[in-house]
Amino acid sequence: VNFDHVLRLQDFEPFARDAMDPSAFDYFTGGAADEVTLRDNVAAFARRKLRPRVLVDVSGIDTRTTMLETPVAMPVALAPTAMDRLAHPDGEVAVSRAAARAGVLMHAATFSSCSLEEIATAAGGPRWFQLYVHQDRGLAEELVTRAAAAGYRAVVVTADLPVPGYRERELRSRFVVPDDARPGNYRDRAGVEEVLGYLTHNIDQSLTWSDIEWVRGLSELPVVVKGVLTAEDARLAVEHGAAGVVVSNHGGRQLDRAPASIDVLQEVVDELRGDIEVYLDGGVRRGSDVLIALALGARAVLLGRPYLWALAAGGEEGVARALELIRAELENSMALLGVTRPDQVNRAHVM
Ligand code: FNR
Ligand code: LAC
Repeated sequence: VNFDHVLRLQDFEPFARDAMDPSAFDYFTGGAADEVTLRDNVAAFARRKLRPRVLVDVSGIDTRTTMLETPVAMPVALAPTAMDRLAHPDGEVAVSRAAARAGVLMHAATFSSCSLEEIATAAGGPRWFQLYVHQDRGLAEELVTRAAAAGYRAVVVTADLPVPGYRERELRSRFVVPDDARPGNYRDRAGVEEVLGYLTHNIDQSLTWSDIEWVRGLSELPVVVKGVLTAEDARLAVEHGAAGVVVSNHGGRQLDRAPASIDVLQEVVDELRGDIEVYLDGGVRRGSDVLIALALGARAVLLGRPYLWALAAGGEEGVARALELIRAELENSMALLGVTRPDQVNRAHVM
């Protein structure tokens, strides 16, 4: 694929549409119900404005930062996404290689189509493991133990999916998981047959904050809670020993009418006052979006759909190209905002 005309992350989407099975594309792209939250994630970034400072020496831009002490090349990471082989036969292995080349942190998901060990072996870049807790708690124990052994540096508990959201696009196009995209982490397990059915029926709906302490006890790894949208829950995350939170509405795929992530970031950051690290995902498409999130107090942001589109469009090279684009945009926007390092971006940079 020739990416000469791909100048921004969103340019990958039509390539993905052409490359993918239509129902799998609907699964990727769709949100819950009326998709109000899905649209608002992007629209809310566009409503915010940056306050550039001029005549600042920006001759030496350095985008490097850390995420829970893990050094990364920029404050942009790849979010956990299920079943990446729906996009490309190389799936998460391609994502892992592209992320490592860019020095960017990636997540292996519980429902990844490659196993967490395959993802770890593919490349030695920084990586965290995303955990769904099933009714069979032994499964979570096993996954966390395997993730720690395979060099993952944090466990990210996704808290906003006690049940899947009501995703009409997927229902309308009768999406079923094809054999080659099935989760790779359970190959040895009998009974994990129909993936979405498994997801619907076996996620532990009784999971509560006290279980975060249980997850912490499964390994030495720090635990991050993904899917926090309120100050109240941010405080509970601290009280239960989380090392970080991801402000996220799951890319508008769970509760429709939940607020855009960027609209509640400030509330969460103000509550936490630096107690633990805050990340954000949902609707990040531009370098300037990254800066708005940093200005409102995020340590880093995660990309979801944009890298899936790039993966569908061109495998590892597609994702590598996507990361080059967002990096170039970020550097350009930093120079124009008048900052040289991520930690220089503060509230005064956003209106
Ligand atoms: C996701 N997301 C997700 N999150 C998670 O914690 N575990 C998962 O298995 C998945 N799976 C998944 C599949 C697909 C196809 C998408 C699009 C998303 C949510 C993801 O981590 C992230 O929160 C959003 O994708 C961020 O929003 P944007 O960047 O897609 O707007
Ligand atoms: C999704 C689940 C798997 O959003 O996280 O599709």
